[in-house]
Amino acid sequence: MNKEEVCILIPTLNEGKTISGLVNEFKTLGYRDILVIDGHSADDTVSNAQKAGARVVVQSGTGKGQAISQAFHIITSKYVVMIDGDGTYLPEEIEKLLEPVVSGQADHVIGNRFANYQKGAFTRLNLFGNRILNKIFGFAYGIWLNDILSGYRAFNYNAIKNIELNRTGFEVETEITVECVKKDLKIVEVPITYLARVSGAVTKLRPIRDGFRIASTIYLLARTHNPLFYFNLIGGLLTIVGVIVGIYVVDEWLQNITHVPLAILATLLIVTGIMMFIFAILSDLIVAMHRENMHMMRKIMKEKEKL
Ligand SMILES: Nc1nc2c(ncn2[C@@H]2O[C@H](COP(=O)(O)OP(=O)(O)OP(=O)(O)O)[C@@H](O)[C@H]2O)c(=O)[nH]1
Ligand SMILES: [Mg+2]
Repeated sequence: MNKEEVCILIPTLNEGKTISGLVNEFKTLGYRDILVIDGHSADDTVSNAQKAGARVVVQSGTGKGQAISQAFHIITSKYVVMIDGDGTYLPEEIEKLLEPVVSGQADHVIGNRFANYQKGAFTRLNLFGNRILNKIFGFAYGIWLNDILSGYRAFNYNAIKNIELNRTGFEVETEITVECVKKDLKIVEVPITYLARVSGAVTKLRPIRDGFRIASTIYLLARTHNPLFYFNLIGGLLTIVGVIVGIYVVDEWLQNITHVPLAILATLLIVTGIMMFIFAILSDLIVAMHRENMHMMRKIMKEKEKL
């Protein structure tokens, strides 16, 4: 692999303390194409990055997601390595991430932070939240990964041109992973080291709010990939609530107390729940057929490229 073919992509928002060191380390390792996409930092991130020799683009909107999406449109390199600008990942581990994409084993590589993390790198809440979100992802997409939210990742050109990003904030890592699953891109995880933030550098992540956003993104995006999961979950919830209300109504009725409105509510909940199960089966059929068509289309495109 030629290091000129690799673009290092660093999203930053107020990372003035760490950005120069990060850019310099990549330069020392021989990578010259370094793109910093900045989210209108109020500190000296932009000037520090420029002084260190990176190309800096200030994003047109806000949020890490919008920044990555904009960067994917600009980049034309054969390989891309994305890394957070907060100095929590090790530049010297870049080869581990690049190896599977360069060898053609993967279209997208995720650096798994749980393989080796420094004390204090994760708060207890973050550790717990990450574990739960990876499990929800597994249930929704049938692919069991360890670290879907990692900020150290590698891509080939095919991946960055096929991944379509619509979420603007910290849901971006989730959306990247979901897009790879949906577009049949091969994902490989490699173990990496995860360090604690340097003192004074503040996180932009709000664990509870962003955690819920990420969970809802995993769920909402599953509609067109795994409708059985999507609709059965709603159906299951409605049916359970309906049955609980129903049990109460019957119990009261046995004691000669009649609840007409509650009885209607219980029936409606159960009927709607059953309807959701039917939607699930129908949508699954549609998705399965769509997947077959897309599979065929990709095959034809590949054949066409060969000609
Ligand atoms: N361009 C851009 N970058 C952002 C934005 N928000 C965060 N970032 C950068 O994205 C990277 C990840 O953000 P962090 O705050 O470290 O979030 P995190 O790594 O998920 O969370 P921690 O575990 O707390 O570090 C950092 O380099 C941030 O500077 C944004 O709105 N725009
Ligand atoms: Mg971070």
